[in-house]
Amino acid sequence: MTNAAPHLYFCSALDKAEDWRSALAAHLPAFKMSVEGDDYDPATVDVALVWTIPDGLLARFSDLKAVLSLGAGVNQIDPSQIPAHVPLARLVDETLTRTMVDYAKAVVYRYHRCLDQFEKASNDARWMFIAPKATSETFVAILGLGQLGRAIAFALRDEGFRVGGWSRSAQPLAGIETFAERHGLTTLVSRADIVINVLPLTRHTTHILCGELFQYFRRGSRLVNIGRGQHLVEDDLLQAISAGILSGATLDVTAVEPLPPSHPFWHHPDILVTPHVAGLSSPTSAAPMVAHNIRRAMTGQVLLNQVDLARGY
Ligand code: NDP
Ligand code: OXD
Repeated sequence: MTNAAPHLYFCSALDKAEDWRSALAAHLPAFKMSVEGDDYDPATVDVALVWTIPDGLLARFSDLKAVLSLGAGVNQIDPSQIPAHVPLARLVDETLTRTMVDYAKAVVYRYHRCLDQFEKASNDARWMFIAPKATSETFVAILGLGQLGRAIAFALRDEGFRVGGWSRSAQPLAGIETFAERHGLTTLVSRADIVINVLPLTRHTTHILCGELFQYFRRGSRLVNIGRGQHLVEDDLLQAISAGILSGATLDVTAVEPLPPSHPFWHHPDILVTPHVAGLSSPTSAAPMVAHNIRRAMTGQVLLNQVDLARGY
């Protein structure tokens, strides 16, 4: 137990230390934050706030009490860099959840109201009538029913879409058909018009979106990947679209980011790429939970949203 002001080490190429410093100041009466290049004593660092962990960084922090991820996903963090006794927590943030839900709704409506087809027709100056359908005529499958998948599933359910979801432990969710295990996955995708992947990247989910699974997809369905690029076997997607199994895909994440200009996804008429923007967290809205975890780390309590490193999420 300690009453000393916590010493945080901040490390991210994507997030601004100053934004986090001011957001946390509203919730922690006193703390010190160091970044690369500062003059500080590594033995006094209590908590690391990171997107990724540079090789060997944490080994210098002899009194480290917790690692807090700046991402909801933690696959970018190499667990072998974290000392065995130090817990890792991931980010849960209402702004991140809201932006993921907004993105999923926008993409689902784009397909549901055939805007992708109207965009093509419009480019060719072609008047093409397709009658609107009711939301209840479109079935959306969500792979991953965690913090984000559940919020997306409920939002789409509330819009009247038929929604099914797949997770490790098919928990009952009001108004959502839930599935587990491999046969649950193949059954679910075989019913869906739109499949949204929001799984964490683990050794069990890497390359889960592959030709073998696409065989079960409903003919003409669409894939939306907002999980991680490594969930998808990219060549298998191109083949599944050529074969007419899938009629399109929206990819917010790709195996290599930024996606190189020469990549075939950019110019594919049935693929929309967005630059990993589906969900964005905000230091202001995430700071209360992060500050709470810093206090918990300082008093030796179990962290909120603690990652099970053996499970990988
Ligand atoms: P959670 O940890 O809250 O949820 C993970 C879900 O995936 C759980 O439902 C879990 O099942 C399920 N799951 C995990 N492994 C398996 C498996 N092998 N088989 C079936 N189901 C599995 O994660 P979040 O919802 O917070 O985030 C999900 C992912 O979204 C992140 O890991 C990240 O990759 C991605 N993300 C992308 C962003 C973007 O901008 N594109 C932004 C933020 C996150 P169970 O419930 O049974 O444990
Ligand atoms: C995350 C992300 O995992 O932005 O938070 O991808």
